[in-house]
Amino acid sequence: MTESKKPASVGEAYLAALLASGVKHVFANGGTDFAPIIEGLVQMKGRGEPAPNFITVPHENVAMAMAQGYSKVSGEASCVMVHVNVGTANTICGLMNAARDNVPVLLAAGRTPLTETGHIGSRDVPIHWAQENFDQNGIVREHVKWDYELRHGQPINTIVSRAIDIAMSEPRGPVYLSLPREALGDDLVDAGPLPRVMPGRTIPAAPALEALEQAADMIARAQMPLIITGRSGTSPGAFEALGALALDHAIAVASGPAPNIASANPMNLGMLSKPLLESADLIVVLDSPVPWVPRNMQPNANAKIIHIGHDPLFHTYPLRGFPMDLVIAGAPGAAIVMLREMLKGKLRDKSAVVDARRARIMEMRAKIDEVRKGLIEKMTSTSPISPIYVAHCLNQVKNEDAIIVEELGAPYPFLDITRSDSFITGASGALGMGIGQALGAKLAAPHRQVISTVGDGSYMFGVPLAAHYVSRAEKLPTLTMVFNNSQWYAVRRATMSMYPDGDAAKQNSLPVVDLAPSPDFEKVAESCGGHGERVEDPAKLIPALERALRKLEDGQQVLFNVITGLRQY
Ligand SMILES: Cc1ncc(C[n+]2csc(CCOP(=O)(O)OP(=O)(O)O)c2C)c(N)n1
Ligand SMILES: [Mg+2]
Repeated sequence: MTESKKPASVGEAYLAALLASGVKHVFANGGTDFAPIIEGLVQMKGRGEPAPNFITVPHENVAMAMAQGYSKVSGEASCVMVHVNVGTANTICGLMNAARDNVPVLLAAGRTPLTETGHIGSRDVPIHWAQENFDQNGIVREHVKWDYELRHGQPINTIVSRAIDIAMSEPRGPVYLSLPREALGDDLVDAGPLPRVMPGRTIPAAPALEALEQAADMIARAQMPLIITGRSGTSPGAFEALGALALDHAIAVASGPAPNIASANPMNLGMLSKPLLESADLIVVLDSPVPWVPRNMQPNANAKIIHIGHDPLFHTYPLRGFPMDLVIAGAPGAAIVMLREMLKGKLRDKSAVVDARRARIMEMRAKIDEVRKGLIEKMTSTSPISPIYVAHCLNQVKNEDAIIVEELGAPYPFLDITRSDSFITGASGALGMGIGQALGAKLAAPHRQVISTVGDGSYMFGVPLAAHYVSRAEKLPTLTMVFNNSQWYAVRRATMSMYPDGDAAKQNSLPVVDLAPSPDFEKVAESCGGHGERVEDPAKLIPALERALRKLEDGQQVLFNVITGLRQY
């Protein structure tokens, strides 16, 4: 008599569906709801069946950060799985960031058992009553593109692949799937058809040709067009394409929180400044939710303004008002390539205008370089160490393709960046993502140097012990540079900006700003097998960095507690 194969549980089928949908790793933080997942993983391993690699991450904030670093570098969707409503609660800062940064994360969470008796998954400990929400998905609904709860008998393949397809379609973003314990523990009825592999998944909509012709005409008529970028660099191919467009047609480019064009490109004028914004008679806002802060600077009243992006109105932002003369929905990468071609014809007879403009932009760039050089020279021997000088030293020692993660750390205008995934930041406001993103980036690119540069406050928000634990357990050696100014300088700066003549502006020590006595941060990494150093002397920074990079090659994580001065950027 042949023994019939034990039917796989829905939990096992869910694991197989993740793998078939392209999910190689799951950043996981478990609880009682994980019983069918753990049983499934062990059974699948026993049968020699492939399953996703579950990485144990002892805090959900780190799991969400790792997922984002992984997706930003690999370009693929990532998956986090957490414990019911409470694990979900701990992911929310990460979820808010993923939503604003358009990162495709499938966040899955168990649900407390929904039955008191009658199922192997029914409630068996008191917290199963305590952990029930009337609407668990409602906790996160404002911050995800789609949410769903698995019910008995449903086709898990269809649900998982739908979740990931929606996360990956532009504008990308997180999705949420809740998985009640009984549903996961059920015998599988029908998983539905296995997801088909679709390279690129949903191909984003291209901008309408007539609209781009109109935009190209407006650019060709302008004396001083300016492209203001937000996160267009994350659109495949857009980073390089923007460099080529700007060079061909002599168009100045300013960037927002992250660079979207190579540092060395002569048309790259760095972060937007008031005089640059005012000098433009035509502005292209390229996938930027906040091209400028109106309270600080305004474009010339006669300047024409074009907005291009997957969702150029940023409908998930409640309040947003910027002048618009032409708004084009569509992939920024495609728009850049098409505009470059269109402008070749439209500017053919205007070479004198283009040449004059090129000279003007290069003059502006030369002035910016001069100011930067002066600042670096001035900061070379200042103590406490200047963040600008740290960036300058990183340029001397890092590989060209190193990944720098920034969270109130190294200012990108002082870093040499040649590709879009070499600089990772978060534009979205919830601190605590830096060190975890570095781990996710390292998982996606094991052969690249990964260096996170984070404020002392940001480091502490990042649940550092959990991050250093994962670094050792998963063999993901990164260099963490804590920019330690012993305070939340951003909070001081906000107080000075709102009350420049107030009493607080006259004080050295402020409530809800100071972080003294500062911890010995280097010892936190040491507790997880890492190498830690306190760096105070600017002259010792480069040798220390060289030492650190050698240790990373040997597989050891490193933390530098860098005693820094205040950020100028
Ligand atoms: C989760 C979260 N809590 C609080 C804040 C408010 N906040 C913004 S910047 C900042 C201080 C950051 O300090 P640090 O990383 O040391 O950088 P510094 O400003 O000192 O350069 C704080 C508390 C936030 N953005 N996110
Ligand atoms: Mg600080």
